[in-house]
This record gives sequence, C-alpha cells and structure tokens, in this order.
Amino acid sequence: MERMESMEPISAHYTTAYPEIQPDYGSTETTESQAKTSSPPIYDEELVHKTILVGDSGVGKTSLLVQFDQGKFIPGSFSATVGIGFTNKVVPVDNVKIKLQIWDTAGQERFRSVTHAYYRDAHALLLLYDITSKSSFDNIRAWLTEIHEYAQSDVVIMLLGNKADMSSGRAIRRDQGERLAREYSVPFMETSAKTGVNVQLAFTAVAKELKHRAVQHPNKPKFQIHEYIEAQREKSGCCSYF
Ligand SMILES: Nc1nc2c(ncn2[C@@H]2O[C@H](COP(=O)(O)OP(=O)(O)OP(=O)(O)O)[C@@H](O)[C@H]2O)c(=O)[nH]1
Ligand SMILES: [Mg+2]
Repeated sequence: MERMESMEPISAHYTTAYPEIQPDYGSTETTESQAKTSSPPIYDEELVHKTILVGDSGVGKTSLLVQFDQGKFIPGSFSATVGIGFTNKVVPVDNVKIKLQIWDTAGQERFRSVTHAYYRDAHALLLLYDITSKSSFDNIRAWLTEIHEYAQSDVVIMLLGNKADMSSGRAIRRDQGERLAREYSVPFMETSAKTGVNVQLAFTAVAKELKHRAVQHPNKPKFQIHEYIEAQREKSGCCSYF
C-alpha cells in the first residue's frame, strides 16, 4: 500500500475544547451530604474524560474515530497521522451525557515520545491492532508495557482487533485476541472502521465504565464492563467479545 503523509496534523472535524474539568476517581467514600440524604450520587455532566487511541501505524485509529464521529469510512490511500489531535464526543449513557475528549495519536515510531506525554492524563485507552497484521498484534505487549509505564494505574483499557471486515486477509484469529486480552484482564472486541461493526459499542462501553468510576455508588455493585459487552453481544447476536 502506498503511504502518504499528510502535513496536516489533524483533520477538520476536530473541534475545540470543553472546559477542562477533570473527573476525580479518587475516593470511594460517601460524602457527608450523601450519607445524610442517602440519595444516589449525581453524575456531573461537565466532566471531560480523556480517551486516547493507540496502536501501530495503519491499524485504523483515525478511521475508527471518523466512523464513530461521522458514521463514515473514507476509503483510499493511507494518510498517516502526524502529531496528535482530539475530537469531542458526547455519549449518552443511562440518560446522562458523558463527554469524551478522544485523542487520535500517530502510530509511527518517530512520534512515540509525543504520544507518551499524553498517557499521563488519559482516563481511557483504546489499544488497536489490525487482524490482518501479525506484527501489529505482536506489538500489543510492547504497547501495554508502555501504557503501564506512562499511564495512570487506574486507566480504563480496551483492546480492539480492527479491520474485522477483512476476513480473507485475517492473520490473527479471534481467540488469539481474546486470550491476550484475558491475560492482561482487559475487555476485547473485534471492530471494523469500514462497516462500523462494534465501533459504537466500544466507545459506549468505555463511557459507561468511566461514568461508573466517576459516580461511586457505595451500595451498588461495581459496573462490569465485560458483562456489559457480553450482554450487548447477546442482544445483537453478532460478533465476538471477551
Ligand atoms: N478494510 C478496512 N480497512 C481499514 C479499516 N480501518 C482502517 N482501514 C484502512 O487502513 C489504513 C490505515 O488506517 P488509518 O485509520 O489511517 O490508520 P492509523 O492507525 O490512524 O495510522 P497512523 O495514523 O499512522 O497511526 C487506511 O487505508 C484505512 O482506509 C477497517 O476497519 N477495515
Ligand atoms: Mg491515524
């Protein structure tokens, strides 16, 4: 495939910032006023959750974001991302609006140090490989090592095997992705930025997990992202999840 590099760091759909209000996932304790009234904690819709797309160059990070943001896939020659940029998206979860600030990073090695700087502030990381590329899958372990080195320890991580539409070129079986995800205790699904399969679900699952971390329900069981993904699978009857 011919590789073209755009000098534009980010495409036009990137929008400007939300006010920088950061979620505080720190304490599991009930506040005094909550204890008095015993009313459920209210989710603050002004919170902005930084979510970062990472993975080798060409796995489909930009395409996944464009599919999620605009519902379209732009075929044609590959234009590698240069630098880093973000898109703001509001994801409705249980009648509240979850604000995601989704950062699209450049997968090329030469931009790695730039990407590292953004890990520290990330609340969620979507880590992609390409199911037709063994090397992109093999590199996932190195990506996870980097993530553990640079990101916060409680960052939400999801592993995505992208380009699921390309069954004839498949190099990594679904169960290999599942096994790797299980080894690192992270949720997994296969996606296609081309057909849109599971794209919405991947971001919604992350948004749900972030919401549940921001609103601590002392008496409620913890949100289980794996179970949520599994339940959605049963509803839609498609695809594969861990
Ligand atoms: N068939 C198919 N092609 C895809 C899919 N996702 C991305 N592609 C193609 O794969 C190539 C790379 O996609 P990008 O989204 O630019 O990859 P990237 O991960 O952003 O790459 P960098 O910006 O270099 O890190 C492009 O030619 C896309 O059209 C997919 O789900 N299915
Ligand atoms: Mg890109």
